[in-house]
Amino acid sequence: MKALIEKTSSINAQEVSIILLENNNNISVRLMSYGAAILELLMPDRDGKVENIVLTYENIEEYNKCSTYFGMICGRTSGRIGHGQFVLDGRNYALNKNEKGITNLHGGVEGFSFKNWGFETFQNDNEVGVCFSTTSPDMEEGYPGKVQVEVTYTLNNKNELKLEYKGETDKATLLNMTNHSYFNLSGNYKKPITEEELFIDGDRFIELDEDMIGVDVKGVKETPMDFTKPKLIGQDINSSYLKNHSANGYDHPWILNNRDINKPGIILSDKNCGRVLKVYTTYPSVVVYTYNYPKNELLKGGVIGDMHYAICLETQYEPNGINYPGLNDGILKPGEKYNEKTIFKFCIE
Ligand code: G6D
Repeated sequence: MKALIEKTSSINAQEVSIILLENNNNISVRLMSYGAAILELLMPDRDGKVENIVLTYENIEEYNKCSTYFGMICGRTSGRIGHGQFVLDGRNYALNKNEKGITNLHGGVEGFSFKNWGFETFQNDNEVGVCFSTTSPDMEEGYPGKVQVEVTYTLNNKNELKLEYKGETDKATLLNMTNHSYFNLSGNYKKPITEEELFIDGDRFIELDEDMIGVDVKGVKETPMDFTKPKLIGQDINSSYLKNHSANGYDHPWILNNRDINKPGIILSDKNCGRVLKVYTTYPSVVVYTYNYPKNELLKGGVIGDMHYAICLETQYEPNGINYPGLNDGILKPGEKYNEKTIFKFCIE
């Protein structure tokens, strides 16, 4: 077991730290203080070959205000807030509309992804980890309240990477954090994720409008959104429904059937190499995004990112819930403790 500050680098003239976590089973995670991000995630396949299973930029400066959010923590709110506005305690709030001047995406220009977080590492016989922390001042990006947040990554010898999200505020506000890693279990993004199988324990999804804002909760049954039985991601990814509703692939929230941290809500598997990722979460929903809008990102190893070469499994409260009665609204009040967990468990079959 090891937790060490491997090196420092520079992003946007800020010194950022890269921390390496290793367990006893050849699984290691590189984390970065900029965006409290997962930089690399290395795990063996069934033949013992250790490869990276997330998209990683070749050059660290690419992470500066990147539009992909590779591996980063999103917040204050993840996903899109419709029209960049919401009403809270009878008051209208207008957020910074950082996407086409229409919506607030992933917390805006100064969202959590683009902060250089403080951190402390920890280690004991059974686990190693890093606790990242940062503060967002009152009215930053238009959100009320001074918010203090922590995201703790813990790697253990059960091959679990646990993420624990904590937060407090001095005024009622919105908070909905997630991790925006792009997974590809083939290893070093050799193959598209269309050849991988996905299971989502969710009978309902949220349909999107032309601005990618969730507008309607629908059942998955007999639609391309049904992953209640493991299905190849490529089976329906080019269906007319998806083409008509979200351009090039999946980019939707699913409402999970349970919030039981002991039962996997999502399972991604690559039968070719034997890698399996099981996701457990206390969050009520997951946004699944299949890297539909690549922009020639230069990935580690000199590979150019290509469409459907990764899948994001962003566990969170339903995006835009504040504007959709009946969904989790993501409101955090003074005195309340924001506390949600997600576990990525790495298996070989
Ligand atoms: C695109 O629509 C997608 C989002 O879901 C994703 O989070 C972002 O790219 C990185 O805007």
